[in-house]
Formats: sequence, structure tokens, C-alpha cells
Amino acid sequence: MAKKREINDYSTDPAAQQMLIRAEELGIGTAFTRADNMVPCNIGGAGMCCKQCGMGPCRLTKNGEVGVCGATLDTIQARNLTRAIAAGSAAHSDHGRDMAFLLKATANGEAEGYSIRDVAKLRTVASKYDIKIEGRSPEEIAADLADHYIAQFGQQQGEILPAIRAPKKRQQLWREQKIWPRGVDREVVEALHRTHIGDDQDPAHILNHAVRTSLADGWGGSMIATDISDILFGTPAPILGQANLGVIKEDMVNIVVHGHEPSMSEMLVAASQSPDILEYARAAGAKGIQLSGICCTANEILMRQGIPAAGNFLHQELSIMTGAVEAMVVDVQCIMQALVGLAQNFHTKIITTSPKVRIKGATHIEFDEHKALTIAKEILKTAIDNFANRDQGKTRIPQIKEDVIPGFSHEYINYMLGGSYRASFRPLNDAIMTGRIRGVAAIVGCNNPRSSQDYLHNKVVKELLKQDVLVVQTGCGAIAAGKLGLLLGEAGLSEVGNGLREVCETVGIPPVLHMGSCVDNTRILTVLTQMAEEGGLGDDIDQIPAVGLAPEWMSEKALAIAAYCVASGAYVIFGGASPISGMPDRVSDSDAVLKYISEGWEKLYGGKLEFIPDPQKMIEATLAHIDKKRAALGLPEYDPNRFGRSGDAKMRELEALPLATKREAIYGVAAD
Ligand code: NFS
Repeated sequence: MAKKREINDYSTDPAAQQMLIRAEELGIGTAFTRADNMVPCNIGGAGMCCKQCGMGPCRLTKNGEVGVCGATLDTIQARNLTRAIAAGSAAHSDHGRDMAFLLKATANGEAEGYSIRDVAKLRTVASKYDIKIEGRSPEEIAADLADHYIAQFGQQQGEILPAIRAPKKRQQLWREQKIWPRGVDREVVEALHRTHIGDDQDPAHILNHAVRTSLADGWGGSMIATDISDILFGTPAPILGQANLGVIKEDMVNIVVHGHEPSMSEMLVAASQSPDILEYARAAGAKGIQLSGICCTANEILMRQGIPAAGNFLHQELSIMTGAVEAMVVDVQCIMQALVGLAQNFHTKIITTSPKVRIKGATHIEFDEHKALTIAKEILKTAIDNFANRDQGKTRIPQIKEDVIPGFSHEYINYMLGGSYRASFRPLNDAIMTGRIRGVAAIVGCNNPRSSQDYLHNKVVKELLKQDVLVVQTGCGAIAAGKLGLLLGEAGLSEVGNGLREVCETVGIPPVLHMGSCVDNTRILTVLTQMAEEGGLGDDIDQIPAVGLAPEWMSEKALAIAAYCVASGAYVIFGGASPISGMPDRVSDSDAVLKYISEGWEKLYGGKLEFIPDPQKMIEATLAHIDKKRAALGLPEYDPNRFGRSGDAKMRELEALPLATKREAIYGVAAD
């Protein structure tokens, strides 16, 4: 058994710490304690185990050892990584597929409770694919767009459509490298085929297909998911919300929505505001209904509706530990099977809703977009009926929460930089070119109970802000920053480098921009594309001084995101353990695949993937890369002392002066 850690080592979040103390009091295990008890397999963890056929599993632990079929270590590692990327791509893209079907049903008037809320976005997106817009109703346009998008999944030949939104030079590179995905499903299937026993055995060739599969996610399934979510539920714009377990309310019926697809959570939000449901809740003795979210569903409803986030991935169990949650409603992805057993210690009902996901012991109320509002009300009533079963003696809600301002879609960033009439990325590019902003870091991804919750995320964020790096975030990383108070306009600006601070104060933005859920990493691709197209920072994504980081990654989806960002030209750094680390002391060639996804991919795509567990080294590598890209563009060397004496900073300095000196400083003449 591994060493048991202290509560402070489990999480840096004080609300989580309170709940973990409570778990100890009650003798309840969580992912944190299970991580202590479960020592990771050092062979499988290093990517040195092949389970692809019944002749094994083969564990390659000695120099030059091969599997029963003769597979070498690098072939096995490449296959393992490719399968993980395929699974991650499948998860995101299947979400995108369901959104496309929902758009079609909405356009046909067959989706109860849904409507097209953002007609402007619908028209913008449709026009990218030459779908006729003029003289047509939103429903007619949406029906065509839905057909186009649904076709991307089963397309057998040609090029998936959304990828035409990448910079021209990138498109050319994908064609030359023959990695432009043909169809989302085709690439995932081929990834599984190629990695079956006795198929593709050249690691570089296998990984080449991993990249194509991931592009089908980033510039396919995920981008489709983001587009349609915006069209149906509104493109996010800054909105005030809150984050952390303190959003759970003692006197309300608490329903925690957990998972990924906004289709159900948005309908629960709508249903929770309907008078009959509110009356039902009051009749049950509650003051009302408090919805909150976990994981990416939290991000979806936080950034569009201001519904508070109860927390990120590792808060799913902890929210139930409050004893005040009547129901946790889940759909797909990142849902721990442990929830059902944990909930049995309280009155909480775990309600599964997706036709794809059932958990033994959970209540299943199947969601169907054709009667979504009716089903949403049924789910809410089930939760309300459970309010009477709450044991007040067992209720412990940490009174800890932070205000957050999420909702920085690429459309909004474009608008806020230039205003309605000259919306543009010019000011951002200019700020980078002058060196006010040193570069951009996208800090995304999961929590992992093998590291202290939120520690790596927030350490990297805070350090990069000091170095004038603008931070954009999605997924559980965004919620980590939110819980720390980094997603509020003015908060924390004193901790931000001078140049970045000036830009934030001038534009009126926080230094950390919450851009959405994990499928919304495609918004970051769009921002990078628009920066490249704006001019001054090269003509492709790999020239922009930007880095992607997932300090606490754990899911296969994160690996898919990493691969498509690399193929789009980004340097991506993952914290924690590498799934293909090998064991250099035992196998001489065990880092061939690691080297290939770094140096090899960089030669091909201009982007690379590296695993760097130490946060300080992660920060150094980020800054070194940003500075290298600045130098390659011929931009001035970053100078931390060059900016910071204009705008608000100047005003603050003046305010501190005595009146007479102030007059002199402003008007150049001394007081009488
Ligand atoms: Ni992303 Fe969302 Fe969180 Fe990781 Fe899971 S919620 S899709 S996978 S854990 S960031």
C-alpha cells in the first residue's frame, strides 16, 4: 500500500479539505484515499504492457524484450497512446454527434423545449460552408447545417468540413502530411483497426494516424459540439457566477448536474425556473431549487446561465459529502462509479440519464430530446420528493465560494478588444508584439487525485500571470482558477505583471479568461487562428508565442486534445505521469516514442507534446518557448520593466501624491 497522505496534500482547496476531514470522520473512502491505496502498475503506467490479444498480456521490462508476436516496446507504446487518443476523440465527438441530432430535431420542431437562441451564430457558421442564408428561416438554415454536421461523422472520403476554418498554411500542411481527417467515425475505427494485433507496426506511422484521429476531434466533433451549443443555448458572454461547495444551500433542494452535454443540463435549468416546479419544491418544505454543476456540464451552464459550479472533477464525491444534495444528475463522461456507494451514506439519489451510461444501483431516468422538458421536470420532482429524506444532522456545507466571471467565447474576446464596430484581434496581437503581453498560455484539463487538487493548475497560472502571460482556461482547470478567485475582473490584478495588467485594465478583462468546457478548447483553436490571420504574429499557429498546458490531466480526452493541439502547431505540456514514460533504467530504447512525440512531431507539425511533472520546470519550459517564438518573429525581447506606468497604474501613482505635487505632475505647473 502506498503512503497515506495528509488532508493538505490531497487538495489545496479549503472546501475540499473540510469535506475530506468529514469523510475521515464518517470512515468514507474517496478518490483521494483510493489513490493512496491503489499503487499504479509501474509497467502498464509506463506504457510497457500490451493487452491487445490473448497471447499476453506481454510486459516488456527487459532490454530488447519483445511481445509474443514480436512487438517491440515502441510499437506497443505507440499503439497504447493511439488507442487512448482514439477513445478520447470518440468521447468528445460522440457528444458532438448528439448535439448535431439535437439541432436537427430542433430545426424540425421535434425537440420539446429547445429553440435556436443564437441566430447570428447560426448564420455565421452556416455561411462558412456556403449554406444559403438569405431569405431563409433559422430553422431552414439549421436543418441544413445539422445535415452537414451529421454527415461529418460517417463521411468515408474527402476532408471533414470544419477544418477549413484553420489557417491556410496549416490546411496545406495537413494535406501534404495526409492527415486531414476524412470522417470522424472512420478515423476512430481505423485507429482501432491499425492497433489490433498484427496490423500497423511502425510507431511513427501508427502515431501519424493518432494525429489524424485527434484532428477529427478538435477540428471536427468538438468544434461541432461548441458551434451547436452556442446556436441552441447562446454564445457565451461574461456573466457573474460562483464556484465551490458553498453554492450548495441548506434550505433549498440541491441538484448537482454532472457530466458533459449541455442538452440535458440546459433543460434542467429551464425546468427549475418554471412556476409549477418551484411550487412543488415549496410544498416539500424547501425555499426553492438550487442547481449547481460539476465538471464540464458546470462550465456549460455557468458560462451561459450563471448557474454556480459546485466544483471540478474531484468535487463530485465531495459535493455529496455535504449531505445536502437531493440528487446528482449525470449524463456522460468523468462520472465516478464510486458515486453510488458513496451516496448510500446519505439520502442523495444518483440519477443516470444517458442511453449510453448506466451505473448499477443508480436511478435511471432516460433523457430524450423529443420530450426533454417533461423529463427534466420528472427528474426535478424526483429530487424534490427526496428533500424530506435529508438528515439535517448529517449536513455539513463548507461556507466557501468565490465569485467568477466566465463566458469569454472567441466571439466575445473579438468584440471586447475592438468594440461593436471594429471587433478585432488587433489589440491582442499588438500587445504581444510590443511585449506588454509576453505570450498566451492555455491551461486546461482535469484534476488527478495523484497530485494535490488544483495545486499544479493554480501554481502555473499564478506564476505565468506574474510573467505577463495572458491565461485562457477551460474544463476543470478553469474551475480551479475560479475557486481561487482568479476569474474576477479586478481580483488578483496586483499579482499580475505590469504589462499584462495594463492591458487587462484598459480592456476591462480578468487576466485569466474562462473559455468554457473541454470541447470548447476548439474556441482556443479559433482564437489562435484569428491571431494568425490578423497579422504580425506569423501566418500559422506554430509561430504564435503560445503554449498549452494540462498540469493535472487524467482522461483520454486530454490526450486527444493534446494531439490535435500539437497537430495544429502548439507546444503542449502535460504534468503528472506520462503514459508512455518507459523505464529508462531497465529498457535502453524506452524513450523512443516520447522523443518522437516531442522532436518528431515538432519537425512535422511545429508543435510537440512533452510530459513535465515539476511545475517549476513546466513554467520555465513555457516561458522559454514563448521567448523562442517571439525571437523567431523578430519581436522585442520581453522586458518586465518596460511597461506599467500608463493608464490606471499612472492614476494610482498620482493619487498617492500630495495635492500640490499632483497638480505639478498633471499640469506641469506647481500650485500657487
Ligand atoms: Ni475534460 Fe470535462 Fe474535467 Fe478532465 Fe473530465 S470534466 S471534458 S476530462 S476531468 S477537464
